[in-house]
Amino acid sequence: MLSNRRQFLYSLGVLTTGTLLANSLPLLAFAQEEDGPFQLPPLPYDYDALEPYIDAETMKFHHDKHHAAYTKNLNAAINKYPELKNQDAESLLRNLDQLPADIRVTVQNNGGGYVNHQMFWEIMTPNSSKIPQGSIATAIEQQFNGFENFQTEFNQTGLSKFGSGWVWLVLNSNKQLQIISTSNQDSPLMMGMYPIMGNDVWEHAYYLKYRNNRGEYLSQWWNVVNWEEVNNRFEKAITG
Ligand code: MN3
Repeated sequence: MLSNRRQFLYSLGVLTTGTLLANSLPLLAFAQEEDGPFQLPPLPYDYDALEPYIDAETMKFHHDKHHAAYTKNLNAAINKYPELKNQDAESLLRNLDQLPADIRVTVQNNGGGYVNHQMFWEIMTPNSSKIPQGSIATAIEQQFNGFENFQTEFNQTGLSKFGSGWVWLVLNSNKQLQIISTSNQDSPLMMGMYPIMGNDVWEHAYYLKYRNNRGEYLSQWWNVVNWEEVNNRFEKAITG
């Protein structure tokens, strides 16, 4: 809550210092749209930080419009049931069948969109090591018989996803790494799996730069993967 409050103050211009100022700027436009328990997290880098692999205009629309809309719609659904306000978004997704029927699909789509994109910004970086680091490196090597084989299977799964969705590396219920895809904004959390990393294969994630060439987008995306954060998620999932 402290950080949310700080972000809010930054967005008002009450607090203005160095690097945090840049991150606060996107909040200016839609702070008033976020009336509810969930906050749109600021991008952890500038819009153009992932150039040339992901262009600034795509990042701006993806974060400021798409992710903002999922946040707003999730808040609108949860605001109808104040008793749900203390649940985090991940818990809502893990227990969709316990939600009131009239908001279940809204939370599935918009809660999924909220959580998926929060992960997505965090597992990318302008300073990618380009190859896995830490214990996830060893686990990928063992499970997929090498990093290149893993990338090939991940890309093919993303390419063959028909329509909008995501391709994921998950930790499944047997605590094994597995590549899956989901439709729309469905999260692996809904299936009892933990999302270690995922790539967004909705057209809004790549169409401005790559047009209809999803395969090229999938190939170039590896240049911006934040393996340190992916490894953090893996270690959390293994021990959690
Ligand atoms: Mn998206």
